[in-house]
Amino acid sequence: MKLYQYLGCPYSAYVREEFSKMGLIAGKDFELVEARRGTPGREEVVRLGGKNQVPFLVDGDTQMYESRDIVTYVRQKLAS
Ligand SMILES: N[C@@H](CCC(=O)N[C@@H](CS)C(=O)NCC(=O)O)C(=O)O
Repeated sequence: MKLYQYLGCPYSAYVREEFSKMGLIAGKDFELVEARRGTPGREEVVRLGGKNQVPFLVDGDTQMYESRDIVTYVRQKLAS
Protein backbone atom coordinates (compact mmCIF):
# COMPACT_ATOMS: atom_id res chain seq x y z
CA MET A 1 0.00 0.00 0.00
CA LYS A 2 1.12 3.52 -0.77
CA LEU A 3 -0.20 6.52 1.14
CA TYR A 4 0.35 9.83 -0.65
CA GLN A 5 0.30 12.62 1.92
CA TYR A 6 2.18 15.50 3.46
CA LEU A 7 3.05 16.66 6.93
CA GLY A 8 0.97 19.84 7.18
CA CYS A 9 -2.25 18.24 5.95
CA PRO A 10 -4.67 17.44 8.78
CA TYR A 11 -6.50 14.79 6.76
CA SER A 12 -3.18 13.08 6.07
CA ALA A 13 -2.32 13.29 9.76
CA TYR A 14 -5.62 11.64 10.66
CA VAL A 15 -4.87 8.70 8.33
CA ARG A 16 -1.30 8.35 9.62
CA GLU A 17 -2.58 8.36 13.22
CA GLU A 18 -5.27 5.76 12.51
CA PHE A 19 -2.75 3.56 10.68
CA SER A 20 -0.48 3.83 13.70
CA LYS A 21 -3.34 2.83 16.03
CA MET A 22 -3.88 -0.23 13.82
CA GLY A 23 -0.23 -1.14 14.39
CA LEU A 24 0.83 -0.36 10.84
CA ILE A 25 4.39 0.83 10.42
CA ALA A 26 5.50 3.16 7.62
CA GLY A 27 8.25 1.64 5.53
CA LYS A 28 7.22 -1.86 6.59
CA ASP A 29 3.46 -2.25 6.22
CA PHE A 30 2.89 0.67 3.87
CA GLU A 31 4.87 3.25 1.97
CA LEU A 32 4.54 6.94 2.78
CA VAL A 33 4.86 9.09 -0.33
CA GLU A 34 5.53 12.81 0.02
CA ALA A 35 2.81 14.57 -1.95
CA ARG A 36 2.69 18.22 -1.03
CA ARG A 37 2.03 20.52 -3.99
CA GLY A 38 4.88 20.68 -6.51
CA THR A 39 6.33 17.25 -5.71
CA PRO A 40 6.63 14.22 -8.01
CA GLY A 41 4.36 12.45 -5.53
CA ARG A 42 1.59 14.98 -6.14
CA GLU A 43 2.01 14.61 -9.91
CA GLU A 44 1.55 10.87 -9.43
CA VAL A 45 -1.63 11.44 -7.40
CA VAL A 46 -3.15 13.45 -10.23
CA ARG A 47 -1.93 11.07 -12.94
CA LEU A 48 -3.24 7.95 -11.18
CA GLY A 49 -6.43 9.19 -9.57
CA GLY A 50 -7.35 12.25 -11.63
CA LYS A 51 -7.85 14.52 -8.62
CA ASN A 52 -5.45 17.00 -7.06
CA GLN A 53 -6.11 15.92 -3.49
CA VAL A 54 -4.42 14.07 -0.63
CA PRO A 55 -4.48 11.81 1.27
CA PHE A 56 -4.61 9.28 -1.56
CA LEU A 57 -4.22 5.53 -1.12
CA VAL A 58 -3.10 3.00 -3.70
CA ASP A 59 -3.38 -0.68 -2.86
CA GLY A 60 -2.94 -2.82 -5.95
CA ASP A 61 -5.87 -1.97 -8.22
CA THR A 62 -7.65 -0.04 -5.49
CA GLN A 63 -7.27 3.74 -5.45
CA MET A 64 -8.95 5.97 -2.94
CA TYR A 65 -9.26 9.60 -1.89
CA GLU A 66 -11.07 10.68 1.31
CA SER A 67 -9.38 10.10 4.64
CA ARG A 68 -12.33 8.36 6.30
CA ASP A 69 -12.82 6.00 3.35
CA ILE A 70 -9.11 5.15 3.46
CA VAL A 71 -9.22 4.34 7.18
CA THR A 72 -12.40 2.27 6.80
CA TYR A 73 -10.94 0.37 3.83
CA VAL A 74 -7.71 -0.51 5.62
CA ARG A 75 -9.51 -1.43 8.85
CA GLN A 76 -11.75 -3.83 6.90
CA LYS A 77 -8.77 -5.21 5.01
CA LEU A 78 -6.96 -6.00 8.26
CA ALA A 79 -10.07 -7.61 9.74
CA SER A 80 -10.61 -9.94 6.78
N1 LIG B 1 -12.44 15.27 2.38
C1 LIG B 1 -11.04 15.05 2.13
C2 LIG B 1 -10.32 16.38 2.27
C3 LIG B 1 -8.88 16.28 1.84
C4 LIG B 1 -8.27 17.65 1.64
O1 LIG B 1 -8.95 18.70 1.74
N2 LIG B 1 -6.97 17.64 1.40
C5 LIG B 1 -6.29 18.87 1.12
C6 LIG B 1 -4.93 18.93 1.83
S1 LIG B 1 -5.11 18.78 3.59
C7 LIG B 1 -5.97 18.96 -0.35
O2 LIG B 1 -5.62 17.97 -0.96
N3 LIG B 1 -6.10 20.17 -0.90
C8 LIG B 1 -5.69 20.40 -2.24
C9 LIG B 1 -4.23 20.66 -2.33
O3 LIG B 1 -3.50 20.59 -1.33
O4 LIG B 1 -3.79 20.87 -3.45
C10 LIG B 1 -10.50 13.99 3.08
O5 LIG B 1 -11.13 13.77 4.14
O6 LIG B 1 -9.50 13.34 2.75
